[in-house]
Amino acid sequence: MLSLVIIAILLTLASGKPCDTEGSNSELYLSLNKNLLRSLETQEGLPNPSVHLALRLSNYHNLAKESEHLNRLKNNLHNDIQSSLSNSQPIAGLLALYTLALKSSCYDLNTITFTGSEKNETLLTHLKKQMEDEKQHIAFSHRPLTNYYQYSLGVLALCASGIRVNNHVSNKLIKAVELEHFKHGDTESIDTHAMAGMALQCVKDAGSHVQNAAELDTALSTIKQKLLAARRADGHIGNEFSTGLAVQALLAMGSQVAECAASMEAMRTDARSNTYHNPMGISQILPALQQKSYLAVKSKECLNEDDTLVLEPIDPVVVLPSESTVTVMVEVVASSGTAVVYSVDAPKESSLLEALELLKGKNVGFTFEKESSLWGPFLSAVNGEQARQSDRRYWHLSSDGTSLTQGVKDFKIEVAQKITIKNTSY
Ligand code: B12
Repeated sequence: MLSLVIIAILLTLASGKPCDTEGSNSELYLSLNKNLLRSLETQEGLPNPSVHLALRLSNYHNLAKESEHLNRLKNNLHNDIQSSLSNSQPIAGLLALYTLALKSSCYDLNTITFTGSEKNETLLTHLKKQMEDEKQHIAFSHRPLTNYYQYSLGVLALCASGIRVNNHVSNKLIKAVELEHFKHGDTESIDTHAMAGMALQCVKDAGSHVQNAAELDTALSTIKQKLLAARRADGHIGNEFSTGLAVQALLAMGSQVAECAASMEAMRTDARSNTYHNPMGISQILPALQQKSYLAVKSKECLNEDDTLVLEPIDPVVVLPSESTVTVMVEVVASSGTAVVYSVDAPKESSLLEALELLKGKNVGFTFEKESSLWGPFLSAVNGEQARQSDRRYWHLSSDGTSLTQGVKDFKIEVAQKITIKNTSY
């Protein structure tokens, strides 16, 4: 009898543990979910397949808004992908995210086609072809045309759609794990390890990778070790923005929810302090907080779904530019190594992008260009010099010597500092 009482007490305690999805945390998850839904209306540019995927994997839905967004993906994103394909651009990652988004809405993938060089071919055929091109490129130059994050997304999307992934394609990913090729700039990429973990776990579950089963298992355990070793004292795995994908991967690879409790708590603390204001950030953490991974797409049935998510109108908040300004030194280090330093006074709390725009307006010789991406504006050219993916170069951002963990639009200027923008190879 006593043991029954003890078990009952333990169960009650366990249901209140930090990994619990319901209860005290459900308010927070609902508000993240609503912010994601709201972003569909406010986001400029193309509809975001990663946001769609997270909305579809959530426990709560607004089916009308989700289906409206699905239509926008099938029109606007579809047209954008068609033009990239016509220009022979490597877009494995975007094709994969589009596939996962459609699959998460239980949409018949065989009805989605793009015009290739001669004929119409399905989305999955195009993705398979892009993965073959990526694989060839790895064979010749030891790196994908895009990056290993997108290569992993491609493997995951094919596998989650029930397509048998060519052994040679998955072997290249297994080899890259072994050779420690997953980098973000010059540091180890936790995001890429996480995405590769989900992709390879899907391949393992499909049971098709029989020839190199042992290598596949070794790669999976190496990834798991990397993710666990990247856990910080505050619970993050890598940084605030890789923790969601890392938790998703650990869950997909069979970790118990309790093992991720500290990381989940770290993300909840971040979410409460508004770290995830970029919809991309929310889209990668929400599935993890709801104890799911992108692998769930594979078995998604879209039956009897909740339809209770409603958006209350919110009073528009007018943010007036701060009266006080801070001095920002902007150092530009060109590929030749030449450095130029500028100075600009920017309103406190303005974004780095706003500060750079002010600096450009001063006509002191500083110019810049940006490209849009799912994460927002990516700095692509400074003072007339491009830093391109095709040349394996990018403009690296740092503040007083510390690498920024956000881009120009999200990073806020709070104190006087020196921003360094350096043309870097990777
Ligand atoms: C690969 C990668 C890079 C590569 C991209 C080129 C390549 N090899 O393909 C390189 C090394 C250049 C890079 C640079 C940076 N990155 Co990066 N990157 C990634 C990664 C691992 C995958 C992106 C991807 O391919 N997505 C799939 C495709 C389909 O989506 P996409 O939007 O079309 O992809 C493009 C953009 O994401 C863009 N991009 C890459 N990084 C960043 C960062 C920002 C802020 C923006 C706006 C765009 C952008 O490049 C992609 C390829 O063209 C993500 C991880 C993640 N969780 O998403 C981090 C990630 C997006 N990067 C991040 C950061 C912080 C940066 C830098 C700001 C680092 C720095 N201190 O300089 C710079 C960008 C500076 C600039 N010039 O504006 C953060 C963003 C977090 C946030 N809240 O904004 C992430 C989430 C990693 C992390 N966990 O910290 N990155």
